[in-house]
Amino acid sequence: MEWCVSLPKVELHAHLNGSIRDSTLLELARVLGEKGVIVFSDVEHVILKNDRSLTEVFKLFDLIHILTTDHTTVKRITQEVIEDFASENVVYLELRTTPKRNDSIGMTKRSYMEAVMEGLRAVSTVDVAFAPHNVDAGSLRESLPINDACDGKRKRIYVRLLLSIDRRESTAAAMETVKLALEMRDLGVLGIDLSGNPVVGEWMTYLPALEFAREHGLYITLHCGEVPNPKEIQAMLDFIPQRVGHACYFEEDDWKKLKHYNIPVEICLTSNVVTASVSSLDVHHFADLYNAKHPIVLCTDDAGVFSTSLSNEYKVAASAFGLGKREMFQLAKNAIEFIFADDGVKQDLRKIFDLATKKQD
Ligand code: 6MZ
Repeated sequence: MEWCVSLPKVELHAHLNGSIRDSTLLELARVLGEKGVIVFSDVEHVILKNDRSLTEVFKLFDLIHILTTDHTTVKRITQEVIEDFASENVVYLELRTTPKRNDSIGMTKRSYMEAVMEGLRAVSTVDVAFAPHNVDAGSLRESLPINDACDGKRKRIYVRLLLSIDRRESTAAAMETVKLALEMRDLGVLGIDLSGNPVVGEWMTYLPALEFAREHGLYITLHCGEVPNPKEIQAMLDFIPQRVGHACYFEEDDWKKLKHYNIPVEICLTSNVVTASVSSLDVHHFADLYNAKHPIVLCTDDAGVFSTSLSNEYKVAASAFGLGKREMFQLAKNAIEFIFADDGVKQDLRKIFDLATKKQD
C-alpha cells in the first residue's frame, strides 16, 4: 500500500460530493441535527454504512446534498477533497461536480461553481495549479520533484474541472450547465460529464446539450452501461465521447464499438463491486481491457461513499489481476494520455513520472 501511495497518480473520475471525508459529513449532519433540520441518529448509520446498493447510493447522495449545498460548505469540501487527493500523490485531478441551485439561500449554478473555485483557491497544504493561466510553466519545471515527499519540497497538484449534468435534469437545465462550463473555461473547466442515477432519464434529453458542448470544443465523458440498457449504450458509443465511465453492462457489439473508436474507459473497481454493477473482481472487465491494451484508467468514483482512495484502487488492481510494480507504474503513467488538459500539462506530467522512475531505479 505504501508503494501505491508514493506512486504519482492521475485521477479522472471523481465526484466532488462523493469524495467527502466521513468526519466532515458527520460534523455537518450534527450541526443540521442541532438546528432540527434532520435527525442526526437517523443519518449517522447511513453515512457510516459500508455496503450500499446502487439505489442506496443515490439516496445517500440526496442526503449528502442536503448537508453540503450551501456556499461555505461547497468551498470547504472542495478544499478538503483536493487536499486529500494531493496527500496520496495524485498529481493531476479532474474533479467533476453537478452545479446546483438552492433557491432558499440564493444559490445559482454559477454561485455554486464560484464556491468551488473559492475552495480551490483556499487549499493551503499544497500548491494547486488550477487554471491554464495561473500555471507558470517555468516555475513548474523548476519545482519538478513536487511529489517527492522525502525532499521537503511542497507538493503540487494540477486540478481541472468537469461540470456534470444530472440525469434528473431537463434539456434546458443541461444546456444551462454547458453554457456555464463555456463561461468558466478560463478557470480550468474542460468538459462535461453525464451522470446521476442510471435508471432515471432518457439519452435524448441530454443529447442537444452534449452536442452543443462538443460543437463549442468542450470534452465529454459519459457514465455508460452502469446498468443494463443496450439501446442507450449503443447511442452513447455512437456519439463517440472522449471517455466513458464504468462500461459494466457491455455486450459483444458494445465492446466492438468501444474498441473500434478506441474510447478510453474510466474504471472504478471498488464502486462497481460495492454497487454490484459487477458481481466480483474475478469477472471485472478490467482484465480483458488491460490484456487487449485498450486505454483504461483506474479511478475512485466516490472515495468517500465507497471508503476508498486512488492508492487503494491500485492496490486492489494489483492483487486482483496480478500486476507488478512495473505494470502499475505504466498503468498510472498511461493515464496522462487520456486527460482533457492540454499538451503542456501532459508534458509536465510525463516529466513527473520520468523523475519518479529514476528515483525507483
Ligand atoms: C452515476 C454518480 C455516481 O456532482 O454532487 N454520481 N452518477 N453513477 C455513480 N456511481 C456510483 N456517483 C456519483 O457529486 C455527486 C453526484 O455525482 C453523481 C450523482 O449525480 C451524484 O448526485 P456532485 O458533486
